[in-house]
Amino acid sequence: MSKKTIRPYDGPAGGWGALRSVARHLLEQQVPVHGARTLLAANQPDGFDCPGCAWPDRDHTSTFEFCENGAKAVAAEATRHRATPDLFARHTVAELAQYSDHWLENQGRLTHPMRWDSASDKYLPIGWDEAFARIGAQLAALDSPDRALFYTSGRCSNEAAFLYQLFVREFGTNNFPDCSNMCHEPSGTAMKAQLGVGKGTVQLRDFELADAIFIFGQNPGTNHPRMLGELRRAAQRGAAIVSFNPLRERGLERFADPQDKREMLHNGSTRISSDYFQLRIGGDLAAAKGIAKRVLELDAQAQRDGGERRIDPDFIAEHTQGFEAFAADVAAESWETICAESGLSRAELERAGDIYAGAGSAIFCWGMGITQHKHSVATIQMLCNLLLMRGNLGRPGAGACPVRGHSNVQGDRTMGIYEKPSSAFLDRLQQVFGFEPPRAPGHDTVGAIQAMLDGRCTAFFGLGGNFATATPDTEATHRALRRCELTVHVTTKLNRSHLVHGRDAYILPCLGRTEIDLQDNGPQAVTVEDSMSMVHLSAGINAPADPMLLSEPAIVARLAEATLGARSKLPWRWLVGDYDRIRDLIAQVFDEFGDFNRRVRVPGGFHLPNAAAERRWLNPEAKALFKAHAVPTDLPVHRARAAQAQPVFNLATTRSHDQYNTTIYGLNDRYRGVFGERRVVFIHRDDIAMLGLQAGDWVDLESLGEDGVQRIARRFLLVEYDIPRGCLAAYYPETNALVPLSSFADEARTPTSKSIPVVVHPHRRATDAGLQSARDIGHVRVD
Ligand SMILES: Nc1nc2c(c(=O)[nH]1)N[C@H]1C(S)=C(S)[C@@H](COP(=O)(O)OP(=O)(O)OC[C@H]3O[C@@H](n4cnc5c(=O)[nH]c(N)nc54)[C@H](O)[C@@H]3O)O[C@H]1N2
Ligand SMILES: Nc1nc2c(c(=O)[nH]1)N[C@H]1C(S)=C(S)[C@@H](COP(=O)(O)OP(=O)(O)OC[C@H]3O[C@@H](n4cnc5c(=O)[nH]c(N)nc54)[C@H](O)[C@@H]3O)O[C@H]1N2
Ligand SMILES: [Mo]
Repeated sequence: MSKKTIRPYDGPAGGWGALRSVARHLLEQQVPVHGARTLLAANQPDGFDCPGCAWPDRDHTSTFEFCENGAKAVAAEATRHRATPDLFARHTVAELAQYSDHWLENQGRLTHPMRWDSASDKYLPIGWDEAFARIGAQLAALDSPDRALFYTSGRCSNEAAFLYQLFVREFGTNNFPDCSNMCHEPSGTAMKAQLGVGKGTVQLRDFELADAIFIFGQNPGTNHPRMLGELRRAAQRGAAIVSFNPLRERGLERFADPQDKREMLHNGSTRISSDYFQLRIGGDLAAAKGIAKRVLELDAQAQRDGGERRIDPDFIAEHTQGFEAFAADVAAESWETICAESGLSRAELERAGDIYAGAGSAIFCWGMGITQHKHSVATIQMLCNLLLMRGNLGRPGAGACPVRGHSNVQGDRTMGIYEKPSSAFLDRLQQVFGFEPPRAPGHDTVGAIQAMLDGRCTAFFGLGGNFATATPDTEATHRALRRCELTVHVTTKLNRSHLVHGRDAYILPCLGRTEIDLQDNGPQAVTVEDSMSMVHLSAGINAPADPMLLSEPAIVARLAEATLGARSKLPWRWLVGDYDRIRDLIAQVFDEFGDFNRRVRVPGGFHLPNAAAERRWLNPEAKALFKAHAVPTDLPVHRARAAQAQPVFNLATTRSHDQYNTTIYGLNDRYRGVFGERRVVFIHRDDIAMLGLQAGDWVDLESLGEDGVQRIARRFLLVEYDIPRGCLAAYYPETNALVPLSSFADEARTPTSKSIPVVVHPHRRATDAGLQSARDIGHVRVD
């Protein structure tokens, strides 16, 4: 393990550091010699889809694209380490729970289905048949199917997701909490109402044509490293790249492409952002409104001078509704409020407005820095208002680009993993499969936790992911899971969700995407949909981590058989004998998947149609809508500041460079200069002084929820950082305990993980009870 050091990093993103880091991770995971071959097969036509992020492949039919964090994701799956029944024989669950998330995952790939034994507090091996029979019987015995929750994480394939939603709906519930509820839910909610389509409208080629690319609340150098290649090319041809981020993120500043020999050998790098606006956490709606205000002012000026218009009146007239009300609302918003809430000066916002008004075509990208706030839906609609003003939708080089997280999170939603399915979709299921699907909306992630807490739901089934750790309000979530009668996790590696379990608990180990999936008709490929709606095949090339492992579709099929029995007319096992059969069913349910099996075999796959990108508006108004939104001035953080005498900070929880969500690869965050430690909090130098503290001091963070519950996360190292005053950043999931369950986005119900009002105390050792509870939620490192 690396030594703890804080040392500012002044190199570019990428470069030799990225290559070194990959080499180290391959070594640590003892990826077999053919590891290099495994890496070369990522995102290749006959290889597997990278299990990292959802950024599309530049050219799925050709060359290898190097990606440091993609390589880490592959290494984590292709690891030689194994978490066999021996591991569980050596430790009780209570003992395992003492270890950190990093340690748990590092035990390696799970090899055997396990069932918790209450007498010994140990997981013991169980045969597949018995596991399915027991789980199926318990589900079937529930007094209502709505007592069960079926979680999905976004790594699961289209085929697995489709079968899963089919099984669960035939079983009788829409209880589909998923990781999207914590992620890009607000993007879907905002865009669907405004543009009629809940997905991004751009394709990769638009990045080659855009005059300006605006990036809000995203850290591509870490979370979508291949996006840097696109940004680098855009920067090199002179496009403006405009970043809005409270933190200075190295990947948004400079990048050395490890595949560019010249850049590497000369230690060169390319500047990414032409302009970098360090706004305040949660200040994006205000900033976007400032840009809109400037564009409208420039347009008024142009009209007076007879110059070129700065908005697109033809597009607005033909395609939109609500422009006048929107323009009036923007004109009425004062610069004073806009500047105070965004934390940017009028000159900065005018500069951003000038770039936007002067760009022939523009793309707006956004990530979690936008979606995880109370006002995230309104903020996204404000970004889309900006696009609409200048007709930047449905033409080359322009559009909306919510940058998704998990590699198939978008596909899972397309396949019907959604707690609020449309009646048209349910009608179709009924027509094709002949059963009556449930019509009542189900629970989302926050609703699922609440329902377990108050006993309405008693069974939790997770297809991938790490629910106990990824969700907000760690203590409440753990209490919720522990109340369950049954918890089941389909998973590749050991994680905390398996240790925070119900009265009867199972771990079902599955194949990963890098592995050969052998079924009756031979090796199978699955399909995935990336962030830009490209659907393509993915086939593993490695031998399974253990012969015992089943594929996710096979697990779902066998669970369906065991639960539904003769009630279901579907030939579940036959379906998974050849995934073409599943794809034929998908084609029957979704028109845009017509002729699926043939089209997906065309190298590179196919693109799903996007009506908004064709300027067809599928919302009830049949127009793109301008949505007026006031700059919020009464958020929880405003209220906390008004109520407290001591300084209140706004805390954003983000990812380090060495993690994939709750999977911790290592303890370094190279670009932010943090090594060997994850319990850090980034803070402005003057704020450290104001608190009477010093960089390197240990502090406790107490969040100021509005529900009267005290939430404290202890022992964080103060790290001086280039971040606006009053703002803090720390890593997820160590800080999830601070996010109140009741604090979520309006309309979309996404936990507000990027705006938690907190106060900072000098670190105090917790009482024994406090320490124990910190251990329970993985907050104390003992490795
Ligand atoms: N290697 C790696 N890749 C990943 C993941 C991973 O964990 N590791 N996770 C995957 C998943 S599921 C997702 S959703 C994506 C997440 O990818 P990102 O969206 O990049 O997620 P985060 O790191 O949480 O935060 C992004 C940025 O938001 C900024 N930010 C915080 N608050 C605000 C704000 O109020 N306004 C603005 N403008 N910016 C703000 C932070 O400084 C940070 O730079 O990445 C995916 N890819
Ligand atoms: N505070 C805070 N909380 C957040 C966020 C934040 O920014 N801040 N981000 C949110 C976001 S954007 C998301 S998407 C969620 C993520 O929530 P999840 O998707 O639930 O979490 P992950 O950490 O991605 O899941 C990792 C686990 O997935 C399992 N796994 C890996 N590969 C496979 C596979 O191929 N099959 C199966 N069955 N299992 C597999 C492994 O066991 C691993 O432990 O967290 C959210 N929570
Ligand atoms: Mo995500």
